[in-house]
Amino acid sequence: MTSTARAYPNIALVKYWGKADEDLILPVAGSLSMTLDDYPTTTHVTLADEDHFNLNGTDQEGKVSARVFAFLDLVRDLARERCLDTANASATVTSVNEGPTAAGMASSASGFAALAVAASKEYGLDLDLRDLSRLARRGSGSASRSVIDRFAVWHAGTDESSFAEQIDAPDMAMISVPVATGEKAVSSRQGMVATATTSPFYPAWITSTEEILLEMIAACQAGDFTTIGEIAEVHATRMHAVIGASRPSIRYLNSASIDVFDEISQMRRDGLEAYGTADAGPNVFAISRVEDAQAVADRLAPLTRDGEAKILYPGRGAHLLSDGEA
Ligand code: 2P0
Repeated sequence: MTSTARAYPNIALVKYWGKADEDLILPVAGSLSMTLDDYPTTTHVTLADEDHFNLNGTDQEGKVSARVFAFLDLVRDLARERCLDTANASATVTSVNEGPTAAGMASSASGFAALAVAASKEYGLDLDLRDLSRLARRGSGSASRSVIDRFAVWHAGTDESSFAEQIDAPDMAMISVPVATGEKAVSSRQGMVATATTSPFYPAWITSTEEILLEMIAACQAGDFTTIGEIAEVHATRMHAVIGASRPSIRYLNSASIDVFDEISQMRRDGLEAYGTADAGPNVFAISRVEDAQAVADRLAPLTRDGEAKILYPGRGAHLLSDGEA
């Protein structure tokens, strides 16, 4: 038997940056994101004689596979708690990321969300959405949100209470504006620790994130696109500010990213409403109303690396695929 699952990346409107617990991957504050409808990761898990991980057709070793095998250990622990005879089984994991890794998509979010769904099925666990999100969180914090359809709030809390759940929000478009390729200088994981331990603005980042999350939840529930966009942009800017104040300084945005933010501001002055956000890398995403998406993409395409600004919409959370669907 093989279990197959698919999951998509998500882009946060209220960002996750900093952990209260490194091992359990508990965030210092909650976050809120939109799950995308493209750039899937599709993952097959089959019980086998030894653990094995293949990504995009290449057998993985070292740190990359160790992180996947450590995740399988968590799944086996859950199987053991339930006295399942799969608890001692190894597994072959085969994963394909369809997204251009260079587009700055969080492949760890879609990757661990798909793995949580496929592995829990293959090991015979019958997890509800909450426990799937908690499990995905242990692979990568942002993966907890990719389990959820459309828009997700990931709660800070304890191992029990830190999971993502769906929140109502108006339809909107997320326009990908890729400006750079290449590995990022500092991983999110390392950057979060550096920020927490050396940035003097970190305490204010935590309290202001808690406040802005409440504002964002209210704006989503009210269907207030303008407030959603304004606070998403300001929160992303604050994240890059708190990161930049680390010692030594860390900077994920480059001059091409700043040009995109400038163009987004100019669009607003021209009466085309869009807002910008960026994660731990130089690529920018623009948020717009669905009816403005094509106009925004057309304005931003010339600023991209390859001339294409792709329009994405709210997508499905991680889900199993039946035979033949993959
Ligand atoms: C986010 N990022 O909310 C933020 C914004 C990057 C910038 O979640 O250490 O890969 O595996 O929990 O989930 C990236 O963090 O980090 C991230 P780990 P993860 O989308």
